[in-house]
Amino acid sequence: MHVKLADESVCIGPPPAAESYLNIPRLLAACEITGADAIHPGYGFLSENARFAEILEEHGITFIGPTSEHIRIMGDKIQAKETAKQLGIPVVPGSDGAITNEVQAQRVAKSIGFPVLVKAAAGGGGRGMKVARTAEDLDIALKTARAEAKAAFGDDSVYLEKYLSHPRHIEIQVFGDGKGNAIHLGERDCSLQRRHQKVLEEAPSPALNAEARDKIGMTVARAMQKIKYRGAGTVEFLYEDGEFYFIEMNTRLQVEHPVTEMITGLDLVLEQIRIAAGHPLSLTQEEVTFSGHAIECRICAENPTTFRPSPGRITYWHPPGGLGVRVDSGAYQGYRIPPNYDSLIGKLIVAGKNRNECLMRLRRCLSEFVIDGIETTIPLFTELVRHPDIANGTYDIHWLERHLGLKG
Ligand code: MV4
Repeated sequence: MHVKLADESVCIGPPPAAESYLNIPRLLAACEITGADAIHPGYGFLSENARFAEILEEHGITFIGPTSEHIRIMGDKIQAKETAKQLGIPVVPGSDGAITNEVQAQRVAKSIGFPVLVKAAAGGGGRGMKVARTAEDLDIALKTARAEAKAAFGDDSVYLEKYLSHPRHIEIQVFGDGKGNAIHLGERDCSLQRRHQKVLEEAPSPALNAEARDKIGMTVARAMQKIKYRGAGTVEFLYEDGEFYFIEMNTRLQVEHPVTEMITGLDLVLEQIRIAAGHPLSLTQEEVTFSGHAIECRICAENPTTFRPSPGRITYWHPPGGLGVRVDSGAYQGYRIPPNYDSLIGKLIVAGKNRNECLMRLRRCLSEFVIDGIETTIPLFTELVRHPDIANGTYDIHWLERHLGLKG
C-alpha cells in the first residue's frame, strides 16, 4: 500500500530485512536516487539504531527523530535508568548500575528484598529478564541472564531491580523541539500484553486521575526539557499501588500512538516532521487538552487461540466505519500478507466520549470487520471486550496470559 500511495518508490532489496529494511547502504542509495533529504524510520527495524541516525547526520540527511546521542543513551537500559534518576524520574529500586559479581548481587537483593529481577542492559521489550525469588535462585538467574544476553546482544552486562508482581504498564507520550521545549501528551495504558507483544492499548488509563496524570506527565516533560530532547518519545513506566517506576524510554513513535492522537486531536507524525524541519512545537503544554477516550486493538494475521502466524491472500476485506472509528492498515482485498514480517496487519482504533462508549463502539466494529482468506485475532477481541475485567479496566500486565492460560 505504501508503495502504491507514494509519489515515488525505490526498490531497496528482497524480503530478508538484512538485505533491505536493515541495509543502511541501500537506504542511503534510495535517498541519493530520489534526492530525499529526510528519512522517517517508522518503528522496529532501524528506528532506534543510533549508528543509523549518526550515519544520516554525517550524510546531511535529516533523521526524523532524536539525536543519535539520545538514542544511544536510552538504548542502554542501565544508562537510561541512571539518566532518568538524575532527571528526577522515579525508578524501580535496585542496583546502582551494572552487577559485577555475585556478592554484590546478593547484597543488593538483600537490601531491596526478594523477589528481584535480573535484567540485561542491552535488553528491552522483555528480552533477557530473569526473576529470582530466593538467594539460591539469584546465582542461577544471574548466570542464565548473562548467558542469554551475551548470546542475544553480545553484551552480558546485567542489573538488578525489585520485582513488581502486579503492575500496569503505563507510558507517557512526550515531544521535544530539540531546543529545550518539551510537552507531554498524557498516557497510554498498554497492560494488555502477551509475551511482551501489546494486544490492546487505551488512553487515558482507567487507573489514573487528572492529578496523577499531570504529576507524572510534567515530571517527564521537565526531564525532556533538561536534555533538550528532540522529536517523539515514550517513557515507559510500571504503575503499582499508586506509584510510577521508570523502566525504559523509546526514542521513536510507537505503534499505539493513534490513541493519543484521538484524545488530543494532534497528528503525531505531522508533529515529528515539523520538528525535524526545524519548526517549533505546535502546542504549548497549556494548549494540550484531552477529550474523551480511545482504545486500539492490534489486528494480527494469527490464529486467535494458538497465535500461529497466518499469512496469505486476503480474499475479502470490509473494515468498519462511522463516527469515532479509525482503521490504520496497509492491507486490502487481494493483498497477500507476506510471511517475512511482523504479523500486525491493521489497527482498529475507536474513540468516544468515555470508555464505555468506546467499548460499545468496539463491539459493533469487531462484529462488522470482515477479513477472509487468512485467520486473524478479531475473535480474540470480540471475546475480550465482553469480559467484565476488561469492561471495568481492572487488569494488570499478567491478566491476558492468565486469561489465555486458563482457557488452556
Ligand atoms: C519489570 C517487571 C516487573 N518488575 N521490572 C518487560 C519488558 C520490559 N519493558 C520490562 N518488563 C518488565 N519489567 C520490574 N522491576 C515486569 C515486566 C514485564 C512487563 C512489563 C510491561 C508490560 C508487560 C510485561 C510483561 C512481563 C514482564
